[in-house]
Amino acid sequence: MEFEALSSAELSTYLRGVPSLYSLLNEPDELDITEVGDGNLNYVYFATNTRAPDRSVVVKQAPPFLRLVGKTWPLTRHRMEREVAALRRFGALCPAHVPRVYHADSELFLVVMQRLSSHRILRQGLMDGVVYPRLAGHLSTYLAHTLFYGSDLYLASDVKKQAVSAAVNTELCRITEDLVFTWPFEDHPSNVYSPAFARAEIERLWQSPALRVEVGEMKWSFMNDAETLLHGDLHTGSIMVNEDETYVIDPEFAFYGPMGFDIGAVLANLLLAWFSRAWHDRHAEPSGDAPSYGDWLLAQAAAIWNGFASEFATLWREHESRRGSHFIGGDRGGACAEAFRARFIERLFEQSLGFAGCKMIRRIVGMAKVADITSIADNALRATVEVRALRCAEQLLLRRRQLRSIEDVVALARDIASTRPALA
Ligand code: SR1
Ligand code: MG
Repeated sequence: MEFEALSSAELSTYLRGVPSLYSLLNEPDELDITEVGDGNLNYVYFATNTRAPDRSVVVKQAPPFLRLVGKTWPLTRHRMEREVAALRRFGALCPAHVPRVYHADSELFLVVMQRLSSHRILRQGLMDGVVYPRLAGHLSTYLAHTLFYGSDLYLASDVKKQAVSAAVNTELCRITEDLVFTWPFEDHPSNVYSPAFARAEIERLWQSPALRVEVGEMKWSFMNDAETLLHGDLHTGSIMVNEDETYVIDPEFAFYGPMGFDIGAVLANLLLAWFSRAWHDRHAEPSGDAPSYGDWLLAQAAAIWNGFASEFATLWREHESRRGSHFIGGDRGGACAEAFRARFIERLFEQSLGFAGCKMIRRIVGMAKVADITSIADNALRATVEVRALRCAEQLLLRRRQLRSIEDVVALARDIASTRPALA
């Protein structure tokens, strides 16, 4: 049967017919239904009791196609099961940073969740120059907990293998394989170039054997390194914030993959936000001697990585001290475990930079862009921002083994923005 999106009346009747929701929404006679989805895949609604506006939920439904493109790009609706399972798992690990699931329907492929009414999408907040004092602490905690507790560092080996197989997410992983690791690196018809985009810049990357090999390594890692349960699409549009709280939403791309993929996504999107400041700063009030908003953005990238690395190592050490190392037998005193941990985190940093590079390139060359950059109305300036971000991404991929710390990455970004190419 042909899919039809639910009408407001149908959705209202449905929600009022689920006893737990009827009670949660304060026994509404009527619900106000507003479609608010601006994502690429699904329909999203707010459903609010017209007589008690504080009683409101979010409903997300997966249509049998990719919303951004329409019915010509079919997708199975079972992706909603992946999303619900991931929301529940991440919610159990990080209840303060994941919206609560109130109800899921595996026939209608929908989920009903906590409404975050005083929060906004992080990307929008960053474009408006808003400072979120607790963001870095929250995101490092979220990353440390989700990445550690889904991995063999915590789970028993048999439990982990079963979890890997239960979380297989073939279709959405295929979207990432194509849109992040393949099509932006060839002259593919799905690529979209901004009006003044310097095509020679991307042609140079396509012709760089060294870069293509690095991207091949990242793609291989994404497809084969089932290290932990990932969010799988952790850009700044998948994060909701206010001054006090941070929530990670939309884990429909969740699967067991390399830890650095989620970390790289966060770093990439902060760097894209930072490069785009060249535009937004032109419209900002002068801030005197105060550190600029750009400084704050880069400081967040540094604090998220450094905070993550420290919290992740602490979780690991605590677990080891309770259970003993199950990786390095006979390691009395734990010196080998410490050395292994240091090497693990070093490798994870390199991997995160490689993924960040791929993710930055896909947002400039590929079909799914980010508003930080598309909102730049001046075409020449937008092209400058894009070239700088591409050059940074290239260096992240090529020099990830030489960049020893996140401060090196910050210095690299600053260097690229100050020297190449100059602003028009
Ligand atoms: C065609 S779907 C485009 C993108 O939207 C999602 O947010 C993922 O990033 C995906 O690659
Ligand atoms: Mg999404």
